[in-house]
Amino acid sequence: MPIRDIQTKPYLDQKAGTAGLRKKVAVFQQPHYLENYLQSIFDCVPELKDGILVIGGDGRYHNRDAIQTTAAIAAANGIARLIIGQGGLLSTPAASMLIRNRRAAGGFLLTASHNPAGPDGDFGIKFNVAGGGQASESLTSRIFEHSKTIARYRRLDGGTIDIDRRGEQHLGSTVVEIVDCVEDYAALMQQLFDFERIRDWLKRGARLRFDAMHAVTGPYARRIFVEQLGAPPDSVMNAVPLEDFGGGHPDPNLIHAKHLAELAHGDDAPDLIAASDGDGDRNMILGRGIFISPGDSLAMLAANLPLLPGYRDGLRGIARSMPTCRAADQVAKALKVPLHETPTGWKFFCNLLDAGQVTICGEESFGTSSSHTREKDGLWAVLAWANVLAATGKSMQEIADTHWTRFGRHYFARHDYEELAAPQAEAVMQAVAAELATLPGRAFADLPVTLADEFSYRDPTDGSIASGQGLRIVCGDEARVVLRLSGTGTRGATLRVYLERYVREAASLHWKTADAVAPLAGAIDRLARIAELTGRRVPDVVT
Ligand code: VG1
Ligand code: CO
Repeated sequence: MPIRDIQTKPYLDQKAGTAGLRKKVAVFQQPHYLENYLQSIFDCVPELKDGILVIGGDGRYHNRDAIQTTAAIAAANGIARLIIGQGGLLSTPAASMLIRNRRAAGGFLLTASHNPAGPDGDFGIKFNVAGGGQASESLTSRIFEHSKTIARYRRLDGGTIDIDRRGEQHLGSTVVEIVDCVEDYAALMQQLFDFERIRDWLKRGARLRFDAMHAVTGPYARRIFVEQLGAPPDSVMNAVPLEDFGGGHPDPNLIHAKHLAELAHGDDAPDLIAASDGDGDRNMILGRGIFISPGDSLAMLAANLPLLPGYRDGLRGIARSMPTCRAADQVAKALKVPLHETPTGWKFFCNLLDAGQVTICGEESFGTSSSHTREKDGLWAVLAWANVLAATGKSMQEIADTHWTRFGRHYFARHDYEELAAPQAEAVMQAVAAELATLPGRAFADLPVTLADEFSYRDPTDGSIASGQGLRIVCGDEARVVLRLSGTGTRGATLRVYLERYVREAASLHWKTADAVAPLAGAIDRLARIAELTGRRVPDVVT
């Protein structure tokens, strides 16, 4: 099969955001668009040549075509072996884990995560490096700069691969291996968790309900929960991955998975209710009568982790993204382990994990994971909770109550203003930035401000600096408000306002979250002039 050099013109918009390059499907379908981006990566990362590459996606529209293109470009660029999930499927955490297990030089994850799919929806591609983590900020910028000058790409002509047939095939001189997308991942989960105990717990009548939202986790959940742990088949809902995710929005939160909150508060609620997103890296956790916020989930799992077989030796450290509530900080303090605060985006955890400084990490955006992979991992979190419930014999509510009584409770809400005109979103950020220096010492929602700044992060392992990572207004341990602009949207700008309030008294542990953070929401509305500058009186999404 001939390798051809094809002339091309650069696109100027191939800048990856918080989690890869994410655009409308129509953008990815432009001539040479995906090809240019892939070639930019091969040109910038010569280590890929002669190496192993993992490819998989979340099953959304355009996935199968994009896999053929990716394979043809990879083969032309001298990749020795491609490992591809059967049917083109690999969850993000499973792909990251395969890169690690198979000592691959990198991987392409074809996903736009929880963004809607279908011909009018979004598509995306993430490049992960050896070790399984997302490409660093500096590598991502180099790739972007290169993509602006690219003049040719290489492609293997003529061959296609059968992505549904397991086993080895050839594409030119590249070996293509189609693998079961679940097998290695499920084997790792069995090492980390006490499957025997979870099986017993289910046998004794505990009930689980998992919603795969017609996205990538369906096959994983069926194999693990139903076949391996013996849960009844109806424990897994919407288990068949569909190209348009069934028209739904696989973003597991109280808005897009409201039916699960209703189930949790209904008469016949299961013990553990959970969901994951399009590419399987997010998780939402609920129990009978209770929703566990992601920041709480991180803290509660951290506190209970040594109960689980894979973590018997205890924790080396905990990491959370800056906007994530500080519940985990209290656990780190009690366990006397370091707490790392990183910018938003999983890539910042990877160096800490590689350096062995962190065992568990999480983000407020429904992401939790551990040192077993280099991405957030939705099913990992669900299994971890199942194992904690099985090992303690307690209900979710009992675990939460015990936790809050010991550590205090962090109420947390995120207000998103979506599809703003970029200048409006910038104006809000500037309005706050202009006031930052005057805030310390002044009252904010009746609390004294102790710190107000723009967050920047120095990576302790490689010294790299990430600046401009969000504005924060801190009132001691009591409260905090953070503002930042999203880096994953594909339309306009999204302003995110994060509200956190910390209480310790027994009488304050069971408030409604919206009530607990209302004074902070009012104060930041006034300071940032959100209504005046954007014309929006209320946020589009509250999670
Ligand atoms: C959002 C979340 C961030 C998460 C990222 C990718 O980014 O806030 O915490 O890491 O999505 O998640 P942003 O820049 O829009 O706030 V996923 O599930 O797309 O891989
Ligand atoms: Co995701």
